[in-house]
Amino acid sequence: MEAIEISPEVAERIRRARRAVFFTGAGVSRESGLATFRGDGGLWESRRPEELATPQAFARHPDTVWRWYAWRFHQAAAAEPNPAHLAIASFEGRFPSSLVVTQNVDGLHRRAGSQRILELHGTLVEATCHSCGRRRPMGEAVAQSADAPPRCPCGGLFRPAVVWFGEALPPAVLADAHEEAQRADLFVSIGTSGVVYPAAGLIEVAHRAGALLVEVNPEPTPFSSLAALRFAEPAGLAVPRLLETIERCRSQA
Ligand code: BV8
Ligand code: ZN
Repeated sequence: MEAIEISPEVAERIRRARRAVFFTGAGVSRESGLATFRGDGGLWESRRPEELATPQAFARHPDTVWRWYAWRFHQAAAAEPNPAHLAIASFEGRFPSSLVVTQNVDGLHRRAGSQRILELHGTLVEATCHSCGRRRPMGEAVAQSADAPPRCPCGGLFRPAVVWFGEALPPAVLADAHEEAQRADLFVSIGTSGVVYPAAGLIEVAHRAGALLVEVNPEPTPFSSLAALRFAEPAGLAVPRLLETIERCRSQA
């Protein structure tokens, strides 16, 4: 892998870094074969998020919403972590403090071996009762009923345990993510268009608190101008190279 050109001051900041946060969006799972939301071939290309990823949509046509998430569940279950997920997971054991803060619900970071993960938008791997909050594995719920949301013993409908538009992010998870963004000295934003809040606001929080911001995204985002280092490449290629560079900077006395 050819070395990446970085300035002496960036190399020095990387060498001294102790707390890394990997902030990821749908782009990190693109090379695992999962569609992103926006951009070519995105999930929102032929559908509108309001039609599928909101409580109103679920109330209006629960079967359509359920079937769409059952399809996404099978897609995610059939996908494999890619070199970006794997590099981030391997880094966790080698760096003083490293954390994944993901907007993704596909469960691939965990399957890649990452242990320290904050899932801001919940998870597709579990279903939860829309009325009482009871949880069960999504695979079991989909196996029980593929075309319509199964009923909970309380009478409510099961739904994917994700955060829909207009729903609050889990308060404790968001508070932890906010604190970690403030304490990070290395904040790596990977595969996110940076348009969904409050998640995207974490990039600004980290930058304002003084973190070195690195962005991995083939396309520019609203945060590209804040990045000290930008890889305009697919994550599967760029993330292993970035982590090699970080290791190299840290090994220099
Ligand atoms: C809330 C889970 C309040 C479900 C998701 C106006 C202004 C500001 C905010 C708002 C507003 N109007 C409404 C809001 C609020 C809204 C919001 O931000 N809307 C946006 C669209 C304007 N936010 C909310 O509603 C949030 N809740 O605010 O609640 C509240 C408070 C208290 C009490 C009650 C309510 C909830 C947001 C969470 C919604 N749920 N997902 C599901 O997955 O189905 S969001 C959805 O978008 C996904 O989670 C996804 O992760 C997230 C962000 O998308 P990205 O991950 O960035 O994916 P995207 O496709 O956009 O981009 C992919 C990127 O990858 C691209 O840049 C591409 O270039 C790049 N890429 C492609 N290939 C590769 C690659 N990169 C690297 N390698 C590659 N190979
Ligand atoms: Zn229930």
